[in-house]
Amino acid sequence: MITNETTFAIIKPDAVQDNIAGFIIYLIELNKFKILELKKVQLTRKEAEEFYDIHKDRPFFNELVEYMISGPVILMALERENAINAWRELMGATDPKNAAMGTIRKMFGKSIGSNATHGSDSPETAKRELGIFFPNLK
Ligand code: IDP
Ligand code: MG
Repeated sequence: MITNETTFAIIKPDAVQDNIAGFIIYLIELNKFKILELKKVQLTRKEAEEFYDIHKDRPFFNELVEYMISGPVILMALERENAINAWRELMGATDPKNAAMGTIRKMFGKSIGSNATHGSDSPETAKRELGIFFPNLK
């Protein structure tokens, strides 16, 4: 039996600004994810800080928050078998320099900070992140 899983994804401000959101969504669909929810929003500083709370003591925290509020983002709930790992694989490594050929971050990431997309890294994280932005998801 196939057990579906739901993950949380963000198309980050650089990718939206560069007009590649549609292409990334196309890749998501090609890879058999079902888009359960999708919204384009401008994150507030408070939302970005809450979302990245786990990184609040890291040296790049302020840079990360500034980047995430620098323009609109596209938030999605994506369903698929093994969705969390499958989306992380399609995104590629955090630093585009280390990302595998054909991954989104290899193709579109500019730096370890401006790396085009976000994806939850575990079932617990997915639950938390989906709960923040899509509280009405089943
Ligand atoms: P992930 O997005 O691959 O899960 P994390 O380590 O959770 O990577 O970091 C969250 C985000 O913080 C990254 O996607 C990236 O935008 C940013 N980031 C991570 N490391 C650095 C860094 O060394 N400098 C600047 N930004 C960073
Ligand atoms: Mg992470």
